[in-house]
Amino acid sequence: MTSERFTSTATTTCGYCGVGCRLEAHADHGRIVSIAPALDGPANEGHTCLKGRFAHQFTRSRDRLTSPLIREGKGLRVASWEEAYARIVSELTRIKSQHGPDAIAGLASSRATNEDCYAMARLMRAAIGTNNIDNCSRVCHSPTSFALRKSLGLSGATGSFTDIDHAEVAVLIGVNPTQGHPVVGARIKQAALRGTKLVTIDPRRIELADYGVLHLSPRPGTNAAVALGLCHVVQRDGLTDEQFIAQRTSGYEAVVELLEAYSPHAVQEITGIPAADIERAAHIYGEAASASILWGLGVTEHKYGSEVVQLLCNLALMTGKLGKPGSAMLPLRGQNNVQGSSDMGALPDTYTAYRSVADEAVAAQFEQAWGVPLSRQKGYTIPQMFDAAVAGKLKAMYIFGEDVAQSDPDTAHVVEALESLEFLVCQEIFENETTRYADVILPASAFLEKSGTFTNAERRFQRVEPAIDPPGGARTDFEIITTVSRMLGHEMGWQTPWDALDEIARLTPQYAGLSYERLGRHGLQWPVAADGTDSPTLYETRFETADGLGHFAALPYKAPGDAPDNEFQLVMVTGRVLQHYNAGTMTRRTHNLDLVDRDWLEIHPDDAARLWISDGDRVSVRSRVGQTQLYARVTPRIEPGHVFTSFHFPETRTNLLIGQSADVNTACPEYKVVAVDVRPMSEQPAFTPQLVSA
Ligand SMILES: Nc1nc2c(c(=O)[nH]1)N[C@H]1C(S)=C(S)[C@@H](COP(=O)(O)OP(=O)(O)OC[C@H]3O[C@@H](n4cnc5c(=O)[nH]c(N)nc54)[C@H](O)[C@@H]3O)O[C@H]1N2
Ligand SMILES: Nc1nc2c(c(=O)[nH]1)N[C@H]1C(S)=C(S)[C@@H](COP(=O)(O)OP(=O)(O)OC[C@H]3O[C@@H](n4cnc5c(=O)[nH]c(N)nc54)[C@H](O)[C@@H]3O)O[C@H]1N2
Ligand code: SF4
Ligand SMILES: [Mo]
Repeated sequence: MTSERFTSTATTTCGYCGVGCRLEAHADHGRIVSIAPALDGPANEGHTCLKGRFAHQFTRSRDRLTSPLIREGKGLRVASWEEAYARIVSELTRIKSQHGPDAIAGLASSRATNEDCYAMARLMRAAIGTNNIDNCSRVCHSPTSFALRKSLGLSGATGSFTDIDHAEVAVLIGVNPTQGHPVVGARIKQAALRGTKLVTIDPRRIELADYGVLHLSPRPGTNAAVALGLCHVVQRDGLTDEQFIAQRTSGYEAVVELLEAYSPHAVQEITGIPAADIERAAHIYGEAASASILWGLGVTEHKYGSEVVQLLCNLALMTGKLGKPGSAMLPLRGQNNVQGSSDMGALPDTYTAYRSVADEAVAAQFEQAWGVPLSRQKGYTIPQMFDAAVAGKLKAMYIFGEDVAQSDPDTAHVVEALESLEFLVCQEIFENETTRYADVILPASAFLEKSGTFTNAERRFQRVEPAIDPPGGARTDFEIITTVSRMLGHEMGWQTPWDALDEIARLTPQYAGLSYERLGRHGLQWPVAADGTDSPTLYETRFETADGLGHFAALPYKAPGDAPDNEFQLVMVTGRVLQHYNAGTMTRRTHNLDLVDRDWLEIHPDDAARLWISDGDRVSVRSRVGQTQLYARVTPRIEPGHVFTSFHFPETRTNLLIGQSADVNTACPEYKVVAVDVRPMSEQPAFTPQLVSA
């Protein structure tokens, strides 16, 4: 791909979503001039989407942070690195000595590398002395991680994207790949055109429904009933794999008993899906020789999200559709490295590879490697951090690459928490809603400016290589974190991220065979044995639970945390659009802004007519906890009674509308079911969305 027009080409991995496209970034005189897909990228096979292809546009935005900023009075001023580091060390040391190490908490960025996240977790555990470390998996797929570990053993997809190509049937539940994982979305379209039968399950008629054989439209928050209904029909009609159930699973009898209550008619009552469609979907899945289940936030970001993932595992277990080509469970993990940040132990209760902080042998191993005593107490999850800050127990936070004031639920509570802190450090590439509350802002490097590894949604570690240097006085995240640690008295002893990768491999049996050389151009899927053999497919012969069996879970349907009533008549679902990415700091600084310049409220024509709302009107949206304004987009792709919006623009502050309801096992917010009142605001003057921090 290199051409004489460019002075250099770096082959790297996209830093937006969990697909993990391999990219060729062409630079000339210190600027990236174009990005092309790597033809041999295992996840993208020569494709990219518009976010990866135009990522270079944000790298040279005038808004990039290029020097440290320090709070002085109400404002921030430019400072030297020495001054910024000195302020961080003196404040963290003071707070630790006055209130103890647990008064300090950190967040690792799932946008950053494994090595950055591992260093961040080590900074909190070894340099500060607390397990108060978490990452955005909390608000995303933590329910997936919890459920997969319970049902099957390991926290990761059971197969690879290639299983999509081999599947006779693919069931997509609560996931919208043509927007969220476009290169996988394209792969699914191609598979469908070749004959793979798609069943889509989503309250909205997502684009892939047009390529499928059946679309089911459940009421938001009723996935458990859908899954139980599918299992009911599969069991009733003998579509089970009795040998698999007998040899490789436990707990089936209790499930059979539970399923009695979930006849297609009972499920129709709860979900609104016609009974005949439940029957059809169960037969399409159950009769296929190979079938995969893909899911996303429409499953996890609910009050019982983790239980629904367990119920989906039941469906795969009772039909033996696991551990063989085309039969995989594929959670489409969100951020480029959210699989990795969690694998690296940037979680309040686990070291690398999900080994408990309370496990004596594991903790002792890290104590020996790091030369310091380590806490056996679980740390705070993100929502617990905010509660503790408001309660005056948490005094300082070090937030690395996460815009919690825009993306976490219940914005008013998050802001109160940030304002309650005595000291806040943000390590960022742009100012955002969260940095408004910072005492020190450290200018860091974007993915095109650093080295290390990301782990994609199919558990694949892939290399990240710099195409350019960080701008101005910005430094790499790795250099910043290791320096702060050294200045706090804990020397990590690494020269480069590759030294950190060696340590990760040495201290984690599941990653034993990882090394820079072995990763090569195509990466390795964990577990990676000491000899470098990797694992595209899990559970071919046994599950990784303590007894080696797949565990059924007998869990009934329970109603979601919020429901419409006379005052709040519509159910709002939130999610994403293709052109923008999460808090939008990066995509709003590319020409993607010309394509989509605001968050829209999608509303069905019947509701719009009833409420006197026309396409393009500005509307007020009020929930039980907050209120905001949006522009209406009238579309039949959404069911009557539901509305949908995204959260990419700080002007909208979508998360003012989200309350505290969360997954019962993991505290993942219930972003997907919010009762709202929508009204026209045509008498108000129009407002133009702008970058708040521009
Ligand atoms: N363009 C773009 N791509 C992204 C991102 C982005 O912001 N922009 N973010 C990345 C991140 S962090 C993540 S986690 C992934 C997320 O990717 P997805 O998981 O695909 O995310 P969402 O669009 O939030 O939700 C998926 C679907 O769930 C549906 N849904 C909501 N409630 C229910 C329900 O009760 N039942 C069912 N069956 N479906 C329901 C919604 O209608 C929506 O279509 O995308 C990643 N990729
Ligand atoms: N209403 C609603 N809210 C949601 C969701 C939803 O579906 N609905 N989805 C939730 C989900 S799934 C997620 S994952 C969260 C995501 O929420 P966030 O993690 O807050 O979202 P990002 O935009 O990915 O933000 C990461 C921050 O990291 C910065 N950054 C990017 N790369 C780097 C880097 O290499 N180094 C450093 N130091 N900084 C960097 C960016 O500028 C940005 O400010 O949002 C959640 N919020
Ligand atoms: S599909 Fe995801 S990984 Fe691939 S280019 Fe787009 S954002 Fe990047
Ligand atoms: Mo996410």
